[in-house]
Amino acid sequence: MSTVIQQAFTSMTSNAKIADLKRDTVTLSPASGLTTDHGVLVSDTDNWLRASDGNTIGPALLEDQTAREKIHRFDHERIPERVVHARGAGAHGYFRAFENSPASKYTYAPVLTDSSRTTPVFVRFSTVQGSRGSADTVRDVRGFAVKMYTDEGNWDIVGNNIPVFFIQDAIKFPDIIHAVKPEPHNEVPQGQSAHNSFWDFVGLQPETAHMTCWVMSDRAIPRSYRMMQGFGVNTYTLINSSGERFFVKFHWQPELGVHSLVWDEALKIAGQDPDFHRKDLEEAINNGAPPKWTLAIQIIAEKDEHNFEFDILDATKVWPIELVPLQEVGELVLNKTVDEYFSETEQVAFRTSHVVPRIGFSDDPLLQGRNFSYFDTQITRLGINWEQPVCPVLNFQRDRQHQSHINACPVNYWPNRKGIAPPVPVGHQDLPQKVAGIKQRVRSPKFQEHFNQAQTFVNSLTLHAHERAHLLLNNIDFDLTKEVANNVGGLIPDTPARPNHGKKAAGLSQLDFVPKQPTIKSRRIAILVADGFNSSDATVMKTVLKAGGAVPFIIAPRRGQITTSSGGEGVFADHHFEGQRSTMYDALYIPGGNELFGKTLRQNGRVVHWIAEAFAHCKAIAGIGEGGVRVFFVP
Ligand code: HDE
Repeated sequence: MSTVIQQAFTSMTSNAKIADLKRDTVTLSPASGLTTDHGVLVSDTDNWLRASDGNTIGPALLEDQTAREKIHRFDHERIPERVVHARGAGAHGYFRAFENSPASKYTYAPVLTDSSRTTPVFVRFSTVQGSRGSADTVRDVRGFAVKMYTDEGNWDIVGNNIPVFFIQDAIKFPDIIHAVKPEPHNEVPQGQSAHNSFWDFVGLQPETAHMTCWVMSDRAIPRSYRMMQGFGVNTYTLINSSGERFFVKFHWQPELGVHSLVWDEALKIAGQDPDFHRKDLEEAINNGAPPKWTLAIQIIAEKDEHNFEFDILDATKVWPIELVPLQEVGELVLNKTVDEYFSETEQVAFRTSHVVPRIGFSDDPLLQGRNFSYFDTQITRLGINWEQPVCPVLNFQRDRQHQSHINACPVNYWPNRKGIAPPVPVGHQDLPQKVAGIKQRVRSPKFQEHFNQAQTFVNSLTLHAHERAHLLLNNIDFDLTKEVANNVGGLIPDTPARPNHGKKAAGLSQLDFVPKQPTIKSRRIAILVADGFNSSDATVMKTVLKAGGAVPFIIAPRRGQITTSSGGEGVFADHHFEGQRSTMYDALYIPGGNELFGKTLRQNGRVVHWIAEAFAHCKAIAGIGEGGVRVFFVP
């Protein structure tokens, strides 16, 4: 990068959190010598100290502090992976409220209302089931965890790309996760959510019906993290300056619309490029196409809590947008990739209990359990002393390992005669609420209804998704049940377990979320060339694609210089045919060329397969003259 571009890029992507991280970022000059952890220069990192008389070489000596340190640091490099959402990718960015954000009616949390503020953000996307080394494109829910470094403290919206959850009560979380994770006897399958123990569990636990339909739909195989919605799922609360409380749900709407892979692509990419989504995020940001989302809220006034046929605190239900419209309050932009995966993306930790003043919790039993679980699991994974808000932190929590802050303060208790750190009335607090009841393990009556919204979801899909739990399915849709039972060789029922109410709703099909303006921005386009290609056909197309914000790649029978039909130097191929697959691209273009060019392509099995496969995956394919696709298949 030129210095000017580098400077422009740095100023564009800098924010209070990046500046904070910069203080801890070590950039070594390549010439500085290797040192031990205690800072002593190392003269040899390749040969362990040995006892040798010049002819024979004896044992390795324990004395070699450099060698021992190198090995012992390596031996302890790993930390436990997350018990769920182990595989992820993250990026930095910012959030800004829109001018006249409608949120100001419901809260006076400045992060949502003050459009002059830029709040630094870190987002981590993840899969749920697989371990850290699993593939990106597996059928699974995707995590969408957002950390906002607000001036009032860190606020985390720890969400998913699906608006509902499998279970209603946090006490069932270990069961659903054990059922979906690899099976205990053989640790199979990796990264896949649809397998025997999963079907066993969801078949027996009807509250999972709604989310299971979502997971078996295209939502579970997104084209990109950048093309997914995000949902806070749980019901939170907001408090406004008149002391009124509102229930709220958070939604992230992607600028690029919601798009998915087709199942065949997802399967193939899992082997061909297991890091597909991780690389896609990095590539888009580095190519100047920072992904963007609009934050929208749904609001229900406290007095209306019981006016719905479902319980608004039930995380297995959506709030239909016809009943509770989306209100757009601000924009999230991710514009900086991480400098070190482990330090930033692996060590970041989110908690639903991280809220800031004027944003609070509800009695949603899933949320209440989550508020306990995140900190608890992070003690195992990270220990403590790692939270790093950009606003000042002042309290009397002390000690334990890895304390890097020096608290130059003579007291560590409250009250103290020096008046240090008194609790302040403007600090975080909820409105007073009456809480009374009989201690018992119960769920509200509306929590007992599990199929209405699952039916609406299935009815609202344009295409039937495949492979659903037919046990449950017969409570949702009879025709679909028969189709699935037939395909998987199961029992075909004679009658529906309950009639389909036939209702559809907006905002459930992902086709409801196409970009406001059709765009090829950040799409990967393969341009297939070989010696003898027509240079202007290729370069004109490449220029036009780049101007539209797409990312074109030249692919050829070898990586290197490819000559043109007029014998000119032509282009430098980014990739070799064999190193790539059509699945890794959104569209395909073949320029014209001379006879040699046409022959090279037609006789190359990989190229013929590329075109057939891209066609089968419904991708845009264009060709000119010898590159005309017809030439490949019509004798
Ligand atoms: Fe989580 N979840 N979860 N979850 N979750 C974790 O916390 C948990 C739930 C979600 O990128 C864990 O730090 C319980 C819903 C994301 O670091 C753990 C329940 C939603 C991430 C945990 C739920 C999520 C996690 C594991 C049921 C969507 C990854 C590691 C009551 C709204 C965050 C960690 C990251 C991670 C518990 C349900 C999203 C074990 C008990 C619903 C995106 O604490």
